[in-house]
Amino acid sequence: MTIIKAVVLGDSEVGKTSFTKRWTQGTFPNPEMLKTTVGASFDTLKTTLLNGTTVTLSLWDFGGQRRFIEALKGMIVGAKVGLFFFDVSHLASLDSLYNYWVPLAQENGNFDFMGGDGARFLLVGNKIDLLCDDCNSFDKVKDEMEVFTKRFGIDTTLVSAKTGVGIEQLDFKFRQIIEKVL
Ligand code: G3D
Ligand code: MG
Repeated sequence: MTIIKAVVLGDSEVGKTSFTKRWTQGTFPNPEMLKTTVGASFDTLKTTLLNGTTVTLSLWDFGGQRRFIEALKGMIVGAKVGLFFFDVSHLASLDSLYNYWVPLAQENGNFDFMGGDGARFLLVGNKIDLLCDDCNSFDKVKDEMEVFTKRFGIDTTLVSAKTGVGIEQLDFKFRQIIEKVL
């Protein structure tokens, strides 16, 4: 049985825990369950790759509070793949990826995003239920994501952990990523 460690990184409140529960359990968690992920929470997801191989993903959902992160840096060690998460209705959370989470992964996970390791990650814009289809903000988000892709070579996807929109596509893209790193 192959186990692959994956990290879910991004600011507090962007929806990492909601997404992780939706992805691994198929439901949007109730508010009680979400109340502050302290430290890290851990889930597993058994998945079959396109080539028929079955792998178990160990998914580390980091508490976004930076004051806990110091103690948790070591948990990034050994991760092979990951998700960078931001909230499309709050673009400061995308800035945080540039300023904080990408460097953190580079330093502690030994990833070289300029040297091709971007292919191990996915940039996830969450909460798309809060944007309208034909308003300007959607275009702005897509433009910003493209900039991120160009810089780090990281593919992007849009989801709503709340409605479930985009989860299937994310799942597909992530399985392709895993296949590449195996
Ligand atoms: P975190 O783990 O990144 O800290 P959480 O984020 O999963 O705890 O989610 C933070 C808040 O965002 C929660 O609301 C949650 O319900 C909400 N949320 C998560 N995903 C989505 C989404 O796709 N759309 C919308 N509209 N909201 C989402 P509360 O109110 O409990 O703080
Ligand atoms: Mg959380």
